[in-house]
Amino acid sequence: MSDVQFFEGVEKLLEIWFSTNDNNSKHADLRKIPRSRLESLLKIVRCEIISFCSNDQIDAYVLSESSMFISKRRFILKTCGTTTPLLCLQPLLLLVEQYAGFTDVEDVFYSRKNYKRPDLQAAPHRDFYQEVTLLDAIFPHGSAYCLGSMNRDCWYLYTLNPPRTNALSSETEPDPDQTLEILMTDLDPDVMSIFTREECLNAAEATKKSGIDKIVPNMVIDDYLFEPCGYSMNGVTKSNQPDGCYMTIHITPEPEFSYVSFETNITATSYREIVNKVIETFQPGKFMVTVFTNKTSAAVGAPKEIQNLTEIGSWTRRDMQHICFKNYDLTYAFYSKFPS
Ligand code: PUT
Repeated sequence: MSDVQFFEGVEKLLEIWFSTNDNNSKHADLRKIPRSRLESLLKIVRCEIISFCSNDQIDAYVLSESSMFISKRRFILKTCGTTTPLLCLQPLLLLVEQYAGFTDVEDVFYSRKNYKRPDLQAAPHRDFYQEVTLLDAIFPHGSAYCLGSMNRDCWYLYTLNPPRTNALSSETEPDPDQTLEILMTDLDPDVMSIFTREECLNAAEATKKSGIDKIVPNMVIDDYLFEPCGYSMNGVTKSNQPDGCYMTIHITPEPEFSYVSFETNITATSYREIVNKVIETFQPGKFMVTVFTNKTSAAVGAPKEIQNLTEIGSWTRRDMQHICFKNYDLTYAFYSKFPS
């Protein structure tokens, strides 16, 4: 039996959009929540802030277990290991009301890949039904989905999908939004060894040596190399650029349970090149891609684009599903080098 201490790289990902009931959110801003209150919130989740960077539109935190991004009305918390992000939901909603000036939750996305060791998780994260029960107790109109193969690799999603209103009613156009996520397992051990203190002295060296700095150009990178291994980075677009976009990568390099996640909301009409760069950089045995786009996004064609990709280099698609929500289109696809 291996004596390497297991670590669950798979993250729980929570994204919440807020609004005000009078549609006047000029002064409301999630970044008004004081740092000390965020730190207390993260204690409930069982993680802490280890680094920070920002641009005009986003505050980006590297956490001891992954990342947190806070912009005017969007809150993103991505945490791995045995963290408990859903336990901070009620306290977060109180902080938002108290400090940020928002009155309503406009949209919620909670998602994760299936864990490698669900038995090691703490409540309510041991299984998806427990997570859904907690979310349903807070949000009306929540819907839960499992995409992919339920007895193999799959991806769980909980989101608000309120009933469609009369098409003739005057709904305002949503802010453009898109998210690309790539979750990779069974990675090339030679690539993974870059993310150890044995091979690299610091995070900047690992970022450069692996080619992470080339995946999305023009990002300010805040990276962290853990002891004895493991890597996290947040990237935000430079402040002189028009859109406040982010990217984030988290790496669990141990060969017994290697895992890498990549996520970005960058504006692009095609994600083909980024997907190629990511999988060429990390060389996963298997990976899943998810793409969300809303109707005002420049990437509105990206879900369709993924649907047409049956082969990407040496990876073959094994699974693909598409869902049309009220406000977003979503495509999920799963690829592997070898049939499992
Ligand atoms: N992780 C969910 C992303 C939804 C659209 N921004």
